[in-house]
Amino acid sequence: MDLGSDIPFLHRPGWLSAAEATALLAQLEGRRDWTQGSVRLFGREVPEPRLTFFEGDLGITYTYAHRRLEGRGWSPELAALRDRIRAEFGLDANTVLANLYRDGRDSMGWHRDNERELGHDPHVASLSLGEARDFDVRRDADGATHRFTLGHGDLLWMGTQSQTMWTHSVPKRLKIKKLRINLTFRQVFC
Ligand SMILES: O=C(O)CCC(=O)C(=O)O
Repeated sequence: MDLGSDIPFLHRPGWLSAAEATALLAQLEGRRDWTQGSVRLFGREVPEPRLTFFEGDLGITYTYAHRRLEGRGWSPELAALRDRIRAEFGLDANTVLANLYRDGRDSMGWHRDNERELGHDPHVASLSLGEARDFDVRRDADGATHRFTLGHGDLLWMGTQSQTMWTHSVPKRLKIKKLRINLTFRQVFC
C-alpha cells in the first residue's frame, strides 16, 4: 500500500552536514559510558541487542521496560543539537537516549515510545550517524508498513500520533559489519 504523505514521520536526509556528522560520530564513539542494558521481558532479564547511554536535565528520570535512567546534565555537543531541534521542530527535549548498533546483528524490535512520562502524544526527533540502517514503521489501524533508510546525518521527525497509532523497529541486517549511532531526543514530563 502506498502511504503517500499520510504518515506522521518526516525524513530529513543530510540534516547534519557530512563533516558535522563525522565529527559527532567520532566524539560519541569514544565515550566511555556506553552500556549494554537489560530489559525485563515476560519476567526474564534479557540483554539489549545494542549499547546505550542517556543524557538529560538534572533530576529527570525516564523508565522503559523496567530500566530507570537518570538525567545528570548535558554534554556541550548534545546540548547544541537539542537547542537546534528545539528551534526547528518546537520540541522541548529534556533528554536524549543514544543507541549504538555495533553491527547488523544489533537491532530494535517493534515498539512505541509511549511511556507515561512522555505525555499523551509523544514526539521524538531521531538523528542517525554512521552506517545506514532500515527503519520500519507500521500503522496500527491496518498493518500498513513503510521503510525508511536512515543514513549518516539524517534526521527523522516522529510527529503527532507517531507513538500512539504506529510502532517502529530497526531490523537485523546480518550483512552490515559497521556501526551506527542513533540519538533520540524526547521530552519527559515530570
Ligand atoms: O535507532 C533508531 O533509529 C530508532 C531508535 C528507537 O526506536 C528508540 O530509541 O526508541
